[in-house]
Amino acid sequence: MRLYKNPTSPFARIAHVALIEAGVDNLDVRVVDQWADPAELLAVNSAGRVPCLVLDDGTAIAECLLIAAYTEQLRQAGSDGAAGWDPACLSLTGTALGVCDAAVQTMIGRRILSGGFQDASFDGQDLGRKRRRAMIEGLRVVEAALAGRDAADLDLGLITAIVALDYVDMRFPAADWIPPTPHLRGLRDRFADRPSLAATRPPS
Ligand SMILES: N[C@@H](CCC(=O)N[C@@H](CS)C(=O)NCC(=O)O)C(=O)O
Repeated sequence: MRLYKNPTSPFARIAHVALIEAGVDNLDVRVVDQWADPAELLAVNSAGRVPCLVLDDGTAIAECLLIAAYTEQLRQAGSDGAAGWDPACLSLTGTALGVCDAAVQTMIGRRILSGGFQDASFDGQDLGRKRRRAMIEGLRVVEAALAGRDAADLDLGLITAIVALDYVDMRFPAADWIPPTPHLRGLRDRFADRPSLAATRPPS
């Protein structure tokens, strides 16, 4: 397994400590500068953030608590990872969380800069552009992961993906940069009447 990290990041440290505690040996630790957007990091995490854990089969899991959940299961299963979280579900969840976070941070950036949400000058700044790219690429990765999953269960990955799409649609209505996500939109429609999603849907 390979862990992308930066030594100052508390999130990356949580993931790294969890991996050590789980007894993962021969971990390939790659120190990267997440602010320089290295291609090898963007290739595994569309949000361009550390930490990101890449499993031996290439499945990439972002978000320290998802990595910690995965490693906890490794620890409990004596390293065969048999039970518990499906790595593909964790991977989808992490990518979709990256979309949520990039969208939320865009709104926070606007608010810091102008005191409100309407002035979008933040979006044109370096960090704003990185957040926009994270939303676009993250939605593309989510869409690719969901392609062919027509009979999907509403697992944590799909919940997070639907929540991310709803949030992007709410905050950036009809934005022309939002990539096409027919599978995700179809699954969102399919689960539209699910009480959990219906009761918590944001205002349109
Ligand atoms: N929610 C993420 C946060 C990860 C995060 O914000 N990492 C920082 C380093 S401390 C990063 O990569 N920042 C680059 C960026 O935000 O673009 C997690 O729990 O892993």
